[in-house]
Amino acid sequence: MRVVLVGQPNVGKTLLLINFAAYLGCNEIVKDAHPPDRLSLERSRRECVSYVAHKHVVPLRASLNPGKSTETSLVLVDTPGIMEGVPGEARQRRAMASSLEELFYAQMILLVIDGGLSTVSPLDDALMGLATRIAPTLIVLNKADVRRFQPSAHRDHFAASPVLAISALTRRGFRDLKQRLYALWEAQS
Ligand SMILES: Nc1nc2c(ncn2[C@@H]2O[C@H](COP(=O)(O)OP(=O)(O)O)[C@@H](O)[C@H]2O)c(=O)[nH]1
Ligand SMILES: [Mg+2]
Repeated sequence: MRVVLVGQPNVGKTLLLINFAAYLGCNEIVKDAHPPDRLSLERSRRECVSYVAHKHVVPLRASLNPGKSTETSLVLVDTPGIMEGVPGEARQRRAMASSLEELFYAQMILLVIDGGLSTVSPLDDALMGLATRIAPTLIVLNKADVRRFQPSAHRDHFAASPVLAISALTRRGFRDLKQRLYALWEAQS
């Protein structure tokens, strides 16, 4: 099953992919370059997590049970991120296009949002509308470790959907995320 992480740049998608994959027992991240590059968790944290939006422009993957069929393996797919408007740089436009393309092949979607934002952004609202038409979607409010974290606006706005408070940095909420992911996976198979 392909679980695709989408959201705006800098919300913590890449750190979540790496640390959650590690939590699930995966010890290698694949960078979907040509040819694909296999990175240790440490190297992928060092090279791919960044405050610079779209620094990392190729998708990353983490596969649990690699070698098994797609029905019995879980593949977490990171995306570079989606921004408001059309970015000026060609490389950023390609990054946005690849993020949208990955979304269309998702069997489950994690919409990652910076939980420090006190209002719901129109872009996240639009992404949620799109995601739920494609696959079951969980909203992941990340950065629950920061003092400005406030989940209420998102919880109220997305009342019909599960909204999980997590921290990709401290791994808070990973057990809940795993349980919900596996429950959805079982429901699909
Ligand atoms: N405090 C805190 N910082 C985080 C968390 N997740 C990501 N970050 C930081 O946010 C920045 C962007 O993270 P990144 O994973 O590259 O975001 P992406 O652009 O959505 O992939 C980096 O500096 C991360 O260290 C979190 O849960 N808590
Ligand atoms: Mg990233």
